[in-house]
Amino acid sequence: ASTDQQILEASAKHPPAPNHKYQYGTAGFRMKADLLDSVVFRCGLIAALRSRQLQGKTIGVMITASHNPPEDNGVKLVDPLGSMLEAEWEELSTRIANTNNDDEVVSVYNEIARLYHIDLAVPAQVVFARDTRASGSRLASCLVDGLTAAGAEFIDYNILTTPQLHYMVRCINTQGTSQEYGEATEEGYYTKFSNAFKRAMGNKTSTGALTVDCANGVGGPKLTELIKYLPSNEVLQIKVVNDNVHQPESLNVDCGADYVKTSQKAPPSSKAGPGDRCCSLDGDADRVVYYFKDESNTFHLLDGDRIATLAASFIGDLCRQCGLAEEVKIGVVQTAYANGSSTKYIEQDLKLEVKCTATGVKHLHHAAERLDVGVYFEANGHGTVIFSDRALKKLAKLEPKSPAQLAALETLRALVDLINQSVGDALTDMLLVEVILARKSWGPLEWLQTYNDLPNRLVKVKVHNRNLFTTEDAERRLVTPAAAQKGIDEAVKKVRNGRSFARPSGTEDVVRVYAEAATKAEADDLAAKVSSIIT
Ligand code: 16G
Ligand code: ZN
Repeated sequence: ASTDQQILEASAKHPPAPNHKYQYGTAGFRMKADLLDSVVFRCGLIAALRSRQLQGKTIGVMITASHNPPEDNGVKLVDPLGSMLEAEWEELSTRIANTNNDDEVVSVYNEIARLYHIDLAVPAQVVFARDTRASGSRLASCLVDGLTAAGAEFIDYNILTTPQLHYMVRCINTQGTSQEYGEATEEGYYTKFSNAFKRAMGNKTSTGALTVDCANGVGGPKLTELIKYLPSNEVLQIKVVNDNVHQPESLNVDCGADYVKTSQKAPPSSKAGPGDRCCSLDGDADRVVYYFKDESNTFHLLDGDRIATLAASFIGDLCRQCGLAEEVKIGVVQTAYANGSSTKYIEQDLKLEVKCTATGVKHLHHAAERLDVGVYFEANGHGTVIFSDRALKKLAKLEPKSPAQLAALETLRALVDLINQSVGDALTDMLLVEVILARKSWGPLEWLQTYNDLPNRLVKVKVHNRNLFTTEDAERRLVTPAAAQKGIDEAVKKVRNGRSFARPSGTEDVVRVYAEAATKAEADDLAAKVSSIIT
């Protein structure tokens, strides 16, 4: 049968949910898993087209809903270098997802091919994986139907973390080039990052065990696997907790990075004592936050801002020790949610440039690509560090003039390999933090003491129509509704060290209000005031 006929027949097996409006959002399509069959099937068609448009480069498809509840799922596409799908293709995905009948699916498919001059005879290559959700294998078979109907060749990696899938995509597409990234297997992933970890640690060891809460998601089994490749317990001891993937209904429930960040407390199941270093991953292991409790049992969160400042300061020191401070410009990319104290610390103490972008990994990643060394993290723990070709060339060419320079250079080169360049990766970000703390002989308390966070408050506000809210200046200011921003400005002026903004969520039907101020009471008041202004 012709491809058109095959798509038509396969599409008939994956009807869309009636009257549902689908949208490729900040992190792909995400919703209750039982609404997703048609979307995932059609994403298979889109992935095949995108691959053909890029002359058969490999495209990735990840089936996950990250930190969402167990009954949700989602799908997102990965571009050839392991980055997020290009914005134009997000729109094409949205369009085909909202197509109402099978004939139209075929015609949109062919229309995209015409529009982008896509040669449908080019072999399409797609790889995919899923997290541990119960709905994952059903959705993977919907995807296979789409890929098969479109005549794509594919590899099913089964269960992987989101960053592992991004890694596979980048490895496959750089094979045999000067930018070769690694071997496109799970073993290749563990080998690459564990070797880089050993080099980066040098002869240092970390003090005390690290407890890792895996959100009862895919991070659990994958971390357990990674540990087999890492040095012995004397160098780094990792305790894996909340790694029960045999009860998918426990995913992200009372544990995981989102729980810890949002509720500002450790998972209730935590047995960590004072000073114990802990971290939590989210459901697909692309986010990580650290925390500990002090001698008086007070909880302290070390979030994405803290990881960014730690990494930027360490890499900055190494560049200086290598004599590269003038030549390699390090910058930090944040969002409006970054604590004001972290921004001030980076600018005034570390003397590095700070850029602010809209929320969502792709925005930060693009801004970081414009820097020699771009450190980017969202406060919620998404992020990584990327090195430009220019910076990599400098590092490759540099001839150290002293043993100290050589040592710094070797560490820096090891960090380049340790940090997942394709996307933020909780497992490798965690190893990065462990290297830096070990090298500085720091515990979580020393890390916390680099600066004091301003008290802050984040609230969700239910509004009649969140589309009426538009922003400017990296979501820090409201353009509409008219006059709202003026009200916010006045409220901010009334508290000490005040800062506040309201932005429409990209993932939920709410407006989020963030406020920070010199004291907790002032931050709470400010958040309440701003919430009332916008409702
Ligand atoms: C998505 C984004 C995350 C962002 C969040 C904001 C990716 C992979 N994920 O989960 O980075 O922080 O949306 O959600 O980009 P919000 O718009 O509802 O506040
Ligand atoms: Zn995630």
